[in-house]
Amino acid sequence: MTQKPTTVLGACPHDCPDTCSIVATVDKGRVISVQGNPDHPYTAGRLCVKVNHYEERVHSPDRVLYPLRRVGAKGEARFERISWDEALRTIGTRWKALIAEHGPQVIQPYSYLGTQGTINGLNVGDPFFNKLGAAISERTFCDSGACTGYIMTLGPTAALDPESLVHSRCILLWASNPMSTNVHMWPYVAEAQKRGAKVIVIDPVRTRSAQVADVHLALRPGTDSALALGMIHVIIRDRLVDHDYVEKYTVGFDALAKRAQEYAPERVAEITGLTVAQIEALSHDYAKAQPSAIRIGVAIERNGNGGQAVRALSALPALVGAFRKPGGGILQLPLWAFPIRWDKLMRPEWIKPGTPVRNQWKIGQDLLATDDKGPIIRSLFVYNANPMVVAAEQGLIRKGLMREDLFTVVSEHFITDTARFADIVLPATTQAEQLDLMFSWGHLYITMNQPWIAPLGEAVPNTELFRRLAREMGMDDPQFSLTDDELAQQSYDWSAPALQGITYESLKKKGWARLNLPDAAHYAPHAEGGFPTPSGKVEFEASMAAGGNFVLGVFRQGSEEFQDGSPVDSLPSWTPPKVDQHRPLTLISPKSHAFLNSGYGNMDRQLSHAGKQQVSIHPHDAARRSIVHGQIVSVTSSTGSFNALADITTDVAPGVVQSAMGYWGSGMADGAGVNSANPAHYGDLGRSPAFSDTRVEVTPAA
Ligand SMILES: Nc1nc2c(c(=O)[nH]1)N[C@H]1C(S)=C(S)[C@@H](COP(=O)(O)OP(=O)(O)OC[C@H]3O[C@@H](n4cnc5c(=O)[nH]c(N)nc54)[C@H](O)[C@@H]3O)O[C@H]1N2
Ligand SMILES: Nc1nc2c(c(=O)[nH]1)N[C@H]1C(S)=C(S)[C@@H](COP(=O)(O)OP(=O)(O)OC[C@H]3O[C@@H](n4cnc5c(=O)[nH]c(N)nc54)[C@H](O)[C@@H]3O)O[C@H]1N2
Ligand SMILES: [Mo]
Repeated sequence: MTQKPTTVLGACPHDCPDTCSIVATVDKGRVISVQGNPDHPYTAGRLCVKVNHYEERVHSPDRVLYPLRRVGAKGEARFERISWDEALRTIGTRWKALIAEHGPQVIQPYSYLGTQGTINGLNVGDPFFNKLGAAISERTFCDSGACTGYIMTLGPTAALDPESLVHSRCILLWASNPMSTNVHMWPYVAEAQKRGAKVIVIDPVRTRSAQVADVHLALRPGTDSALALGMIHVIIRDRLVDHDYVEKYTVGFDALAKRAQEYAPERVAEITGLTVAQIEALSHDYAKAQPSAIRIGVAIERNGNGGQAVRALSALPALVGAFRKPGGGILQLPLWAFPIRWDKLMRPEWIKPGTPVRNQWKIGQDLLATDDKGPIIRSLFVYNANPMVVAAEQGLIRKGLMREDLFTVVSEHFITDTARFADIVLPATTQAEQLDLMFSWGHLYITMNQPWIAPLGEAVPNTELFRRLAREMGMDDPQFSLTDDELAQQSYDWSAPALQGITYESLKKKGWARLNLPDAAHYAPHAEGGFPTPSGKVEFEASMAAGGNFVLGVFRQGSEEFQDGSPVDSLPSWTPPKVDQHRPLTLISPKSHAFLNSGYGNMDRQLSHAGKQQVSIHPHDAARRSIVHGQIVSVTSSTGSFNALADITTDVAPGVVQSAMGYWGSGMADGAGVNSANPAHYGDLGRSPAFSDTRVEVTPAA
């Protein structure tokens, strides 16, 4: 009997705001092709350059399909196949010995969002490592600083539905490049533009999005809070404030107005590199064209003023009354609309008091750190992450991973730059081979992914990986016997209003559902205030600042926010950045169009799209350094350097150089990527990574 190809409803696993609904075609246990689900309003039948050929990732000859043990030197990537039993026994034996001698806190888990699935993603290892008593990995790679600023001002709210952008009259895309990083939002922006809305991109780089916008404002990196305060200044000065909205639904207007007086357009022009006319026009366009919308990218937070920039940007829609209508307001992280049971996912009650917390951004320093008993980390367990490429101070990470005494385990699809250093590599399934339920941080749909095919080789989902490790370590809590269906079901509060009318079973049938919220034409949750802040109002002057800087529980694995105690200005502000006399250029390292962070950085199709690692530099800056187009240059900071091909272009502002993140160092002549040059500095709020604050010099390579 011959079977015909069948289709399965899936969901894209990636750490991306779009979370697409996928129709996968499967034949004889193989994925033949994938397609965007035409029935899903947001996906609308299209995927992207990363995922259009997901079958190539699933069935890549380079997939890790069996447990492996290192036989070469660290970093050499020479491995031999072993059984799961042997892999688990090796890990169990090493860990039990380490725990007996040094305690469990010398074991460092390290993970991020290789898959964003609710059960296989950010928190999948937390119950296991909390029960074990291992050190905590603080995960502030992405949006932690922006979330802190946003929540201080507006509270955890999905204030704007991206689908309602079609009703906007003016859209500011601020440190956001949706044509590359949020492609399924673009049709809504384009439709608004067709209906006469003005689209304004605020970005030091003339990105794909900037090229199709009506206005591009190329400000200096890290000056966003000054620009936003300048807008507030002009809006107040020119009587464009919606005083009725401000009186009813905000607190701290007088204090904000006083602060904004310090940001006259003339001063802001000097800070940002824009002209007074540009700043005034931006303010007038934004305030007068109601409803107006702001879409902030995650990149807004990547500097010493990023969190405060988000505070100022979150204040703007209240000031001009933009929240009154669908299509007005600010779009940050609509994840807040999903009733996720983080407590069930993390089991934070198992964290023992005094457990050390190590920020993933500083892993290089921590791998080399010692106390009076020796190295503070003796075993590193990496899953859903590729720190060698994505974390700062790559040189230190390499040095740390080379440590002969460090016992490193990596669960992966591929032998990544990180996995090259592993003692044991464990095979992980792709989304095609696992069950998961997907939230979204870019829209208001929940999506179900049912396995499309059986696991390949001996690959296992992360859920199963931790069930096996728990058994090996002798844990018998019922948590570690939950099936994937049970885990998925218990990770949401199905009685919450947002899930009314949606059941687990209905998701299995249809594949997706819009949360039970007003439709896009009627979505204006703050038309009459109702902000989830301590005062219930927009806090121009933030009461939460009194507790000092904080990291939200989602990023730090605990149910409560974590106050780090350092003081925070209760009003939005701008502080001059540190300059480096010897390194006058600012390096920014945004996302690559064809990669997903470092994902697909090893795949031919995406590599041929992305080309070689380049560094974009303005013609004036290049001429001063006798750099010619296409030559190999070194980009050097106080932390390290990497080589790239010079791309001389007016697409970057003078003083700014740009080089995309995501390239694998193992593919480069000098083995180094852009994160070699990025120091592990934090931004001002939420311990965000400050990788738009890196000062560099560029020279022809030796
Ligand atoms: N193709 C693709 N899509 C992705 C990803 C990917 O790797 N590739 N990654 C996903 C993830 S994890 C995330 S977090 C999102 C990120 O989504 P975005 O935040 O949109 O992505 P970035 O490319 O990091 O930054 C956006 C823009 O901010 C600009 N920028 C940098 N510094 C500053 C600054 O100080 N001020 C201003 N105004 N602009 C600045 C950059 O030039 C860049 O064009 O994308 C997601 N989508
Ligand atoms: N310079 C610079 N650095 C950055 C950024 C930047 O813009 N510039 N962006 C930052 C941001 S916003 C983010 S979100 C982080 C991203 O940091 P990471 O989440 O570490 O990024 P990825 O490169 O996607 O690495 C995820 C790895 O998980 C693997 N993986 C995928 N699915 C699974 C699975 O189901 N199981 C297991 N075990 N593994 C799986 C993938 O193969 C991949 O190697 O990078 C940060 N670093
Ligand atoms: Mo991210």
